Amino acid sequence: MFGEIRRKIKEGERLSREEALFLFNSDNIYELGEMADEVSRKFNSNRVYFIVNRHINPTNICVNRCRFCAFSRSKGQEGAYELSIDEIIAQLKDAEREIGYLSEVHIVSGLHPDWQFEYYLEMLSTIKKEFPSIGIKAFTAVEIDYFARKSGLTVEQTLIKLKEAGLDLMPGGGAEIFNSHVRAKICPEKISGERWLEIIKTAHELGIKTNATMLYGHVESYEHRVDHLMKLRELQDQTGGFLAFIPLSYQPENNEIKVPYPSGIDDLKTIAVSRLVLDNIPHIKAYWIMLGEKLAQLSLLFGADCLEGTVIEERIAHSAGARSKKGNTIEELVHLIRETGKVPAQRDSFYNVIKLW
Ligand code: V47
Repeated sequence: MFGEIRRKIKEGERLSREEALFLFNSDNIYELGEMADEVSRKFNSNRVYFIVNRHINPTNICVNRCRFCAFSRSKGQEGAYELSIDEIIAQLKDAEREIGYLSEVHIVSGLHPDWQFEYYLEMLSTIKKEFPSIGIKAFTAVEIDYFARKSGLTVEQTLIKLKEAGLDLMPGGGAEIFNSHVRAKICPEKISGERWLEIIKTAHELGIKTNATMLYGHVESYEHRVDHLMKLRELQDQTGGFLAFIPLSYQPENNEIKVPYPSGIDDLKTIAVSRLVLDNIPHIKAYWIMLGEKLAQLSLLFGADCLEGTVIEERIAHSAGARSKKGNTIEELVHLIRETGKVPAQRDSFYNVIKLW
């Protein structure tokens, strides 16, 4: 089947479900990487993107208990925290002072039992007022669903209010694996895969770009991964609203799903197959926080074209045993990219190039 897949990739034809599955089951990692790199170059030439950003997690207090999550806490539990808007602004000012400027803030939070929707709106509008040129990438589809249920608004009304308050785009978290049997095992209280897709579709229809993720390496099978990719490809055909796809490599510490870390081969394979299957999503992100810096660098030769960014302070993956640093400097990201022979492209939230290094 490899010969036929190679022909299809050369001629820009779409891979089938069976072909995607065949690639996941293949051990021919070099050929897989070579094909994925060819596709990556078609989309992005020899560029690899990164952004100067800061991740902020306003609270870890969450009403859900996802079994893979080591970040969430109950109210009053040891380690539970809540950031005020002033504290968030102070963190952004510190980052700006340290680096000189910031291009984006990435905000993902727990589902707090008491915070009102207005708090999130004020958070966004205050950030926009203080930092008018920073892109705000905030709130997963899971949080949007929660805001809508708490406020009694429709998803559309919720998103419109967030957009008016300063939301520029949305991160891709909460997708996990769409299959309902897998979800029942790993995140029984979380919204369904269908609901995730429906909320993202609404966002796209309102002109809000989003990312998409897939959490892999826990209890799912290759079939589940392929189905997940197919659903994203289908939605992207309809809306064109996805900017980047980010495979999230499972981190197995301090949580309830006890399996080994995904292997380096599995990480590279997942990046490469994603690049080959998602022929309509322009960017594949190698999230160095979960892959580790060195494997993330290698994955740039296996189909990935983006290294996320400086991040500064990552909490979700590090609660679960991520072995990477919590943040990185521009110089280090540039170094990692240059050593692959590709060109470091510093970008804004929408992949416009700010500077080629
Ligand atoms: O939704 C939680 C995942 C996500 C673990 O869109 C875990 O640019 C691995 O979505 N092991 C949040 N993953 C992070 C996220 C993200 C990160 C970077 C960039 C973007 C983007 C989005 O983290 C959650 C969940 O799927 N997660 N626990 C864990 N133990």
